[in-house]
Amino acid sequence: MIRLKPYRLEPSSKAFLFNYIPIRLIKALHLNNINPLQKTPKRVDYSSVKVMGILNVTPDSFSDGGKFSSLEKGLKQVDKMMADGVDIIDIGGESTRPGAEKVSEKEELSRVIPLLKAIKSRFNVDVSIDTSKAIVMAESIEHSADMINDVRALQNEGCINILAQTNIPICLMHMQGLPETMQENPSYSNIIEEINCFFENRISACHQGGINKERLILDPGFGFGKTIDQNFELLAEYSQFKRFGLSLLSGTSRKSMIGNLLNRNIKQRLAGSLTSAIISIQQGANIIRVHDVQETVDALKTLKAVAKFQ
Ligand code: 9MG
Repeated sequence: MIRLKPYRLEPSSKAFLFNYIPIRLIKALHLNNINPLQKTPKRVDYSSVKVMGILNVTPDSFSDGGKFSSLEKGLKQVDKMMADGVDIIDIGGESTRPGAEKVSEKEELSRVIPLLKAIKSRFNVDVSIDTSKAIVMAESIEHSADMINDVRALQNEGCINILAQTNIPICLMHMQGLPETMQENPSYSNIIEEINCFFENRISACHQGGINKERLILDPGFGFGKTIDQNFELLAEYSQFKRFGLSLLSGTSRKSMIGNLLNRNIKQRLAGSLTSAIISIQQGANIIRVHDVQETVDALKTLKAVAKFQ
């Protein structure tokens, strides 16, 4: 075992570490991404992790095939998600799947608002509205939406202005390109740095427009202008999005990154969805956006049971 010559140094300094810990061990710790200066490994606060259930109200919804396009079916699905332990319901009236067609403001409003009103009058649950349109944001907030989830990160005209007049949380998601073309040839020189640079710009635009940084939730946007490998790199490096000290959202549920990796159709992606959810939770995700609420809640409970002894 090689020990370097000891010097009198503060026990907390890096030099102290390198003088007293065998080089072999330092290498092993670094390989495992463990900071040996930390007395105990950094704990994940599982109690603050929220499960967001997906409720798409689009006729071509990518994984429910439009099953829940009517009000009645939507409410039934909410009832089930509530029984399964959901924390937030995310209603989306515009499909953002690759190549999806655009939807008019009128059409999106007619899909989202009646369902939002019905949920709010029947259930005690937080509702997020997945939209990029200022008018849909404004109408939703008027009808008691608790959060806005924008895959275009408030880049559309009027969005920042509308949200600056409220105090609800907002999710800013990263996407390269637009849903119509985003999967054609995604390309980055350093995907993590480019996404963090995007977050920095959007946080600054929000701040200048009167939205406090504390209201923002960041999301690297799995599947939005990323190849399969790029998606898995994001998952591996997910903790790097903690740089801004903000909450993070992770949405990998049933996505093509899982389907293509495992060669599984939309109904066979549960194992991949849960594994990726757990990986992002362990790296600091605060909200997990999923189709399979019951299974995700169970996975989270299991993580919490283990964490009690760590
Ligand atoms: C609407 N939508 C579809 N996928 C998503 C994801 O990964 N994150 C967020 N925030 N919204 C999404």
